[in-house]
Amino acid sequence: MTLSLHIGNKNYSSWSMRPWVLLRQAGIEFHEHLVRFDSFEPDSHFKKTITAINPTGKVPLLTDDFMGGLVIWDTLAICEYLAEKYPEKHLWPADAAARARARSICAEMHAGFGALRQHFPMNIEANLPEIGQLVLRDHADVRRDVARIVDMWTALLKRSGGPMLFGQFSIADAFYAPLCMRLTTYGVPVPPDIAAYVQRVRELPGVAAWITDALAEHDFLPFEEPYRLHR
Ligand SMILES: N[C@@H](CCC(=O)N[C@@H](CS)C(=O)NCC(=O)O)C(=O)O
Repeated sequence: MTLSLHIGNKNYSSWSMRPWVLLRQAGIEFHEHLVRFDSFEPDSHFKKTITAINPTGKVPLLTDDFMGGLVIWDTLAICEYLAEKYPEKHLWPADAAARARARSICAEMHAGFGALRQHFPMNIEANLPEIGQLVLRDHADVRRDVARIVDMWTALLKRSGGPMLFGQFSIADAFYAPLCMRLTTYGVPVPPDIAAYVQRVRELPGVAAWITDALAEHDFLPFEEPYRLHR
């Protein structure tokens, strides 16, 4: 096997989830190396392990042994690389306009939604609808992020006819899968069409497998937990 993916805790690591789900859902074989988030301090096991391979010290990172040990350390770059390496998997939409839209929303996720990401950190096993209500009540920027996602998904599902954002599963759905986890954890109210899309994403075999692993971790990391004192 030539591809290896280093990831963090499945319950918490939203960036790790994206390429893992993409690989799994596309049926591409890879080695998984889960490096537990003991801490992000320079002397932590996590940082020492990851910086030995990737100077940014972050996950996910993909290595390809067939390419002389190539290391790719950014989620969008990993997804682009996989789309080029496996054209038969159609990881981006086939239509050029749809592909441009898919790239736009992935870039938007990659660079944006700061308020939502800050106040609704991914925590798959947690069930925090009361926190969700308070955050939505107090943070207009989070409400704006949620409204933008609802508008984006509504328009894309209408245009493609579903079941995924661009019809068939693509990198775009993998990119927004952690958002689906967050909407569930924090009980964010969304229109029925959006709730149905979230449910379809959760039921994708690649996403369901990630959720199962996340729930089996039983690992409580206080620095990833702004809202809970224990599990
Ligand atoms: N831009 C990077 C972001 C990766 C990232 O922030 N990963 C987090 C885990 S979800 C991480 O490794 N954090 C360690 C740190 O901040 O020191 C990407 O797209 O892959």
